[in-house]
Amino acid sequence: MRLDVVTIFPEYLEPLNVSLVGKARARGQLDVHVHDLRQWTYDRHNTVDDTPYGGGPGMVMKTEPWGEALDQTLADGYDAGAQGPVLVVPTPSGRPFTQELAVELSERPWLIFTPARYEGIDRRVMDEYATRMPVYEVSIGDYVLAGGEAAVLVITEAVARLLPGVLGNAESHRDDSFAPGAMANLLEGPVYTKPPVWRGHAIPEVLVSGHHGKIARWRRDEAFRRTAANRPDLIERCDPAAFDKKDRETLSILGWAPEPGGRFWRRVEGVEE
Ligand code: 6GU
Repeated sequence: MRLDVVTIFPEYLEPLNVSLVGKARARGQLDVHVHDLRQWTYDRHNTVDDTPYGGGPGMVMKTEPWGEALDQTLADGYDAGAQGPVLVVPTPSGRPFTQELAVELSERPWLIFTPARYEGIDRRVMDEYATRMPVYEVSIGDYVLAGGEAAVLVITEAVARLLPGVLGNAESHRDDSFAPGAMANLLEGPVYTKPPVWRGHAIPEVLVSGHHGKIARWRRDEAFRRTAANRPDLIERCDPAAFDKKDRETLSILGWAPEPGGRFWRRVEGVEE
């Protein structure tokens, strides 16, 4: 997979040399190119922003540097044999970045990221490139960052670990909390390793019982417990057909009940933890 990142802070992308993404690069599984947007400015101050039409606070990133940067990036990529580019525009107004979108992006051969600072990029840049390639405007969560560079790191790490051969074990992401079909989309429960007792905290007995059925059941119950506490929306979204008898018991203990006549589960009001 080829990745291009155009940014006014190329040094912000240094973490792409480290850990899983760095190793994928070193192995030739990821071909990463980081570009300084200011290369495509021609005034003394290397200006990339200007005041917004219609007034309002902040500054807007100008069309011309982005246009030249993307034209050059596309030309260089095609010259190097890359194909099928998509533009990924990090913005708090984008669609939510999910594991499903990470899987979709991991299936593309070439991602071009345009992290912005200030109040964002002049709309016409996205409109222009949308005539040539898919454009994904993506948000990584309901909070506001000062710029899109951190989002590029997040998206790249989520995508890179899905590429064939990047994680050691092909089954490693089958159980990811948000993998399609994982535990009916429950969060993963707690994990433990040696020693068996640490500062008076023992590991759960069942994990050393050698009883695989009981261990699987315990893990699923813990997954329900954690999901109910941290992400009740995921349980409400579940198809109850995915729940067996013991799941229903566990949910009932956790204060959930089937909606009268409905297929959805809701937290019962007024039940103490
Ligand atoms: Cl992708 N960019 C910025 N600036 N803020 C964000 C974001 C992206 N996702 C959530 N907040």
